[in-house]
Amino acid sequence: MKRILLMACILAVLMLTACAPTPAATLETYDDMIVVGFSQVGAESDWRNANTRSMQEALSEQNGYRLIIDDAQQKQERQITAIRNFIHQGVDYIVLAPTTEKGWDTVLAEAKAAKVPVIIVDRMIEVEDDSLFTCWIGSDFRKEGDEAVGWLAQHFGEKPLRIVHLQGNLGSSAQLGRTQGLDAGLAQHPAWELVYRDTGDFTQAKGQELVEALLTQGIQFDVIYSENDNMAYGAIDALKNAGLQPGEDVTIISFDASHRALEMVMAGEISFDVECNPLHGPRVQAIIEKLEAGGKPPKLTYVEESTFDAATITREIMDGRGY
Ligand code: GYE
Repeated sequence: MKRILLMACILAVLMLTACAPTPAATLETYDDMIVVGFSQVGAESDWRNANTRSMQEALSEQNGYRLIIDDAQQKQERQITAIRNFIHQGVDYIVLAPTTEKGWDTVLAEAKAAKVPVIIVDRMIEVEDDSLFTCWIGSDFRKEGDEAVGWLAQHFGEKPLRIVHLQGNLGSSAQLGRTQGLDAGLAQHPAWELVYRDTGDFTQAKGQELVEALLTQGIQFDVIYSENDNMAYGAIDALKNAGLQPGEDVTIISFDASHRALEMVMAGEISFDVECNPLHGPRVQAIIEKLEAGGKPPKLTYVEESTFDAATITREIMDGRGY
């Protein structure tokens, strides 16, 4: 009986401890750390996941940061809510990887009023007043589009080309710049014909779905211009399932140049891949350090990027890449 009572007591104590409310992690707990709220677009692609990892690695507790990441699942409304939450929580910095370019004026004015600096990474924003953000770091997406078109022109010249265009999220800088590049190419090369254009939301599943639908409808094409690697993976699966050989029957142009895609460049399935570098973590860290030291980072910084095709890719290049 005594033993049963003892057991019951131990159990009761254990249950009470388990139910006791744990003190909510308040930001005061991190007084000695720099608190950063990062509003991330989502997890739609390999590029995006590499970007999230890079931020986590650079803005780590070891480096003196407390990083709060909010995944917006590709929805701007969610990003606006996340930014408001960050302001409310009293973070030291907000990092925003914006879904689309437009629609940030109000929420960024709120951040400014609360004196929270906002660093924009990756895609750009279009705001009335540039003082609503501290600085931006990312890629020149129009230049990326021009690179892709340059390769097509160099390889096909004025031969007739039927082009399928898989676009990224409409209204995002990555989509806008890469689309502008192609539009300029179409205007310059009358023999090129755009046979299909739609958004695949930068996802593999959507890329596959769109190309499957084209094949089912019997639409003929020579080139797929895919605005990111994941949509290209989906397109490649669709082609292979239909008995077509990517790289031979259809030329595939892609963007990001993530590791998996470069393997496909090596295998000849993707013909040309324009690099888009996602490793913004250390760059953001350097910006914050500069600001902390009272410095002024440049308003806009474009990252250096390169391009790959079968002639330029090597195993050494692939092994040395961080994404
Ligand atoms: O190309 C794509 C991702 O904004 C550069 O977003 C980024 C793009 C990237 O989903 O894979």
